[in-house]
Amino acid sequence: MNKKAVIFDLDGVVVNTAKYHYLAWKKLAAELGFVFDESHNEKLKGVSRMESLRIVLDAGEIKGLSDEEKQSLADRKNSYYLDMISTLDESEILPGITEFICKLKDERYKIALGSASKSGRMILEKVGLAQQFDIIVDGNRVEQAKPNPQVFTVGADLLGIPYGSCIVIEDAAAGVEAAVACGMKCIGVGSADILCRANIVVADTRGLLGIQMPI
Ligand code: B16
Ligand code: MG
Repeated sequence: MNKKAVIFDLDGVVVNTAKYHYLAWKKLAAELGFVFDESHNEKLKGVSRMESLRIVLDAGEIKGLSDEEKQSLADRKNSYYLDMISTLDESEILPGITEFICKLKDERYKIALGSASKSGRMILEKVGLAQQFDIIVDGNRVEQAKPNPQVFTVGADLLGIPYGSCIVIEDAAAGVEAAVACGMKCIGVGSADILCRANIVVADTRGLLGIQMPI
């Protein structure tokens, strides 16, 4: 049988760390003197830490910072985020994900992580899922952020599986774009309007258990 893989995004698919990213950015924004609300939050999903900072600074109309100042703000946000996720455990795994991974393993899919987050491996370890993954590609292993497909192609290359035999599970428009760009199939989790380029869209992670896999 030909090898095939399912590549999971992390934030919004395996665990709901998006709320902690949001709260950490909101805290930073408050210190900078503006309110960062949920209307901007969708844009942060799946994009890198520095691109997220650019979006947040844009929302606050803050301009003219040096690279050092930007790095220091990104580091500050990350320290808030790490504090917030310090007590993360298996109760934060999104509904149906543990069962879905078991089902995929029974069906002989390889399991990979393809996350923009530099904390990706640490989060999988905290929630007790790291051992289930054949390969973990997180923000420490890639230079190009989604919608560039590098975070998915590196995993497929390491597994030796052609891109056309990989299915990406994503909650962010940037991640769906990345999957489509490298010829992988994509299952979106969330709004069909936002994730319209995915092959299949389910409203939430529970829905993954009922779908017919595209390969
Ligand atoms: P970090 P994913 C992404 O995770 C988040 O959705 C995004 O909001 C965050 O900015 C990015 O990781 C980088 O995270 O600051 O921890 O390196 O959806 O690709 O799993
Ligand atoms: Mg995500």
